[in-house]
Amino acid sequence: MLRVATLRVLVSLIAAAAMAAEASTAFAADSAKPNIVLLFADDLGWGEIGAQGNEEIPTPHIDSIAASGVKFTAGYVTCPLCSPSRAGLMTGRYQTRFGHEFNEGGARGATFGLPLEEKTFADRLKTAGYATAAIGKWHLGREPQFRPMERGFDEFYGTLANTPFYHPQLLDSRKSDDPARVEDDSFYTTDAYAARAVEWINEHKSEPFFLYMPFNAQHAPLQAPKKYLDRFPQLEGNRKIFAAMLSAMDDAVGDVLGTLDKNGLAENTLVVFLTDNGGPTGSTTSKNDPLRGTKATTLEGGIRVPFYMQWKGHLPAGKVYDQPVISLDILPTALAAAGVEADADAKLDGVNLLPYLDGSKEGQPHESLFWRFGEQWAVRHGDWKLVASRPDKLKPMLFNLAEDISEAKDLSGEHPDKAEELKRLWDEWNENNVEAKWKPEPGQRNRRQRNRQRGQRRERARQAQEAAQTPGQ
Ligand SMILES: [Ca+2]
Repeated sequence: MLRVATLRVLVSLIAAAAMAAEASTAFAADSAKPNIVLLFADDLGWGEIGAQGNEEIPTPHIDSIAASGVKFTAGYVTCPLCSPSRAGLMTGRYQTRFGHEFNEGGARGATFGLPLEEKTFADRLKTAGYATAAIGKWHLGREPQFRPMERGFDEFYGTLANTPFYHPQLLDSRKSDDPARVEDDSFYTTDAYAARAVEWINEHKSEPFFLYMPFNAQHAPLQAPKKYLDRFPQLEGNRKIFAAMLSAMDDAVGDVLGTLDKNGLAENTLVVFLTDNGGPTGSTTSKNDPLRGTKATTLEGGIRVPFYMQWKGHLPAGKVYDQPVISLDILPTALAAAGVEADADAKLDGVNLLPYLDGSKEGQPHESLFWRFGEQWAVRHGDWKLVASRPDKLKPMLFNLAEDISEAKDLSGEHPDKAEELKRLWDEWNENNVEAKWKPEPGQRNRRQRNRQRGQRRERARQAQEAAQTPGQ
């Protein structure tokens, strides 16, 4: 670890020198640089937020982002799975451009991780003088060279991969370069992440900052403290735990927004909320209604997500924006808000959304959006979508999403020319993709599913035992 630590000191020194060189010109503009807060849920279904129409689980704080800013009704992520979706978000580039097409699968050791030649969101904002922190689930590589502290973040507090909510292998970069198991029984990831985020914002309130907060909620295993479970006496089983987890995440979002308000930063902070992929309804109950498909499919239920953005005093409040946008757009939007120009060879696939949202630019940010996830793929062009997805045996199907958001009626027979046009667009886009750097092992999916189910059974038994033993916690 010593070598990594030494390297980090060197990198910090170089970055500090570069920033000092820029400071004479940039200092005057610093006060105008808004903070960026990126709240990223995990496996949260399209239909589970109050602002999406859910009346079963109150989410007043997440809803407030939509109410104080913009709600995107056609907001997408770049992949229906955790790690590739993060790779797109963190780089502003389709992850298939650089081979980050799958989760780690069979990749071991140094093979798996966001390719080092890619610059991250944090790299770019750090160079612009921002304080940077990642708090939550990383899932872009475990090996030292792939960890957040080497990818532009001053500080990391969270887990390197998927995690239980209790007793996680936590990495707190204030204490160590390596993760260690949390022994404290009362530690719950979502609450702990909220506490660290509040602390970190308070420490950095006088300088521009970038807070990236990738929650492990609502990913399995389903686990929640009694105080949140007690909010849902009318619910049972997995649904009750799911609701409690979401309520905890909403409280955490409320803590972050409240800290911005308390410090008078609300009008100087761009806040974005979205999730990394759609709900895996079968395993966690996370619903995507009325969308069809789930996590791990290129149907709308896998890739179209709740997506909100607020920047009080700069973006209109309560705006509903219907043109298709994608997680790739968040980085260019944040850079534009910060007055930072990406370098000429950045090859970002995203678009700065600000002029579309404040009304200064007409039209749509993207003519087409594309997905490639192994054998599954999709293209959206205007209201049309051509998709080949696993549950439909990879048969290309054509849908008009303006009339059929549930992808119920395949129009490829009626409109073969449209299907061909979209396939041509996808083929052109795909020419600039590369082969996946690692691939899932055959049979791994079934094994994972079995492990997950076993874990859920064990967790339910533990929860039941805990609830019986600790009344009135
Ligand atoms: Ca996920």
